[in-house]
Amino acid sequence: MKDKILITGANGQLGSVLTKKLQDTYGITNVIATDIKLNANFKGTFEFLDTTDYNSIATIIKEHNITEIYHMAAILSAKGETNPLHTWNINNNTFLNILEAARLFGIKKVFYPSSIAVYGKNAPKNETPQDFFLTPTTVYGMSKAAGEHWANYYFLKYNLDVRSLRYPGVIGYQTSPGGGTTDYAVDAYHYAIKGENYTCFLNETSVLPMIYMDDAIRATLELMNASKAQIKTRTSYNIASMSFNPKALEHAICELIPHFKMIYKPDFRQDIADSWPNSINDNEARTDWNWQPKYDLKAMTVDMIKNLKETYKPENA
Ligand code: AKB
Repeated sequence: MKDKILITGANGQLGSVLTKKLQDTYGITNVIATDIKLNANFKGTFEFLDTTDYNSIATIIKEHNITEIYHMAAILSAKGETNPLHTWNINNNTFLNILEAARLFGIKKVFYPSSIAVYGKNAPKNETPQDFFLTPTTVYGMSKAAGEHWANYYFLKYNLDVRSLRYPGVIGYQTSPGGGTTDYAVDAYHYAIKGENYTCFLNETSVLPMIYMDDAIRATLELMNASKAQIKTRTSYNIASMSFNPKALEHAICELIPHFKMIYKPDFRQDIADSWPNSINDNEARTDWNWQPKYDLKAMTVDMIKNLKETYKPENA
């Protein structure tokens, strides 16, 4: 039987790029993209799906003979703080619905995105080990930490093949993020291309782990395509790529757009950034399924600017 993939949150920052990659890999008719809102430019099979409703998930799984699920729907760190209980409901209860449906319908594999937000201030700032204990202070981090444990529980108890990555801040030209603390890095490129300065909501010295979209998507598919025997971590794998602060990003952009400037006006998101690691250790991913990032800050900046120049060309804007 052919793999039939269900992706939730398919219109999100990562979800939309991942949907396209899954369509290219498995065939456009084998990917069922779902979200609570429609993207008018979407090509392929799309269904409205509110993942807080278990029965709607079950219906789609049955109708489309789904074999794998990527559960990308979530509320990110900064937006999550504006309504903590709602964030918990969206991030956790939807994942429990997915896990339960996956178990009952014999789904072969489930992907669950976690985040560097699972760590708290107690964790070592640099090269944070994967298995360091988790004391997140945002509701988003708390929900992702709990989700990781649920993933592990369903694996241990029901042998459900759930796999997960802790993404650093994801930076890409294809889509805009919404509601994250690492979003400044994506926004800065857009302002630079438009010839405008950017007011950054973090201070210039805030180092955070980041990853280019291409690497993030490749890591996701490499994890999902690894053999079951290779997957030794059933909570979530750290994946590291690059770490930088806003000042370093400003310098990297200035190499290509010399007049660009960032102004620093930290807001409530500074506290969130201060609670996260500067860099994380990803030895387990490198050892178990040969993870290797390809992009550093310079290579990412070259690619971002090349692609965003296309996006902002008058005929494409
Ligand atoms: C956020 O900033 O909330 C996300 C993340 C690091 O998970 N990009």
